Amino acid sequence: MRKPLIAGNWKMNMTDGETKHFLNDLKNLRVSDNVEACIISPFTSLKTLTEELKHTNISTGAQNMYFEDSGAFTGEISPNMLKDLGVDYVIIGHSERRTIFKEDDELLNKKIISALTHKLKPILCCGENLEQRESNNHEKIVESQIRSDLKGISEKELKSKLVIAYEPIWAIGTGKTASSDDAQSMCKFIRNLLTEMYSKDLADSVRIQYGGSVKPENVTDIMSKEDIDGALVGGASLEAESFSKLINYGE
Ligand code: G2H
Repeated sequence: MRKPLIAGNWKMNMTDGETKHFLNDLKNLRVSDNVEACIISPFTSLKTLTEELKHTNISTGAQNMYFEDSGAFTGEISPNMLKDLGVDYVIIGHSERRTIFKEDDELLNKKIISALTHKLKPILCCGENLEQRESNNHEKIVESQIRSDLKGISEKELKSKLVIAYEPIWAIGTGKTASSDDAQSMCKFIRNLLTEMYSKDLADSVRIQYGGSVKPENVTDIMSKEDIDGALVGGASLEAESFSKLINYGE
């Protein structure tokens, strides 16, 4: 069985001081054991998070990384720097990285290979924009992203590590959520694609999250779908109380 992964993607929010406040508030709130909770913060909060959450069941993640181990790459963070802090996950290919920072599939493929080599679990984001959805090209776009981003990577390397997050760009931070049926349909499409690319065994084990305006009010509906194994949540993960409601959904 796939344990759901509910991850808060803080994006470029939360100072280190605000992170400490968040953790303090979270201490008084319940964290369900039925779900894996994860906080994905800016690099500047990762040391605080990994130290404070070390003896809890809450995982941590980074929002990006470069694929090289070290060197003259001003402004970048390497996988071993993340590993050294004890970070568990790293988001690769969030649509904001693809669109604003022009990261392409060739680069994302290198980042996934590097994350796996360093035993970081990649959360690979994929998803179509509004025009691609309206022209009925959404499945083609997502298939092309996943095939390119996982190029040359074996089933053995991905097993128990890869997480995929389906995030339709038109639903990100807009308040518009894909209907839970549309989200389910794409997550099922992705699982079938993984069966075709690898095996049913791998496809059945990979957790596929939905992301895009998930909040406490809609998380239970989204999580009730067969092929949706979690959520990647931006805005609604910034307050401990709201984050706690998300990770205790259905209770
Ligand atoms: C989608 C999501 C988090 P939000 O980017 O990855 O953000 O929940 O604010 O739409």
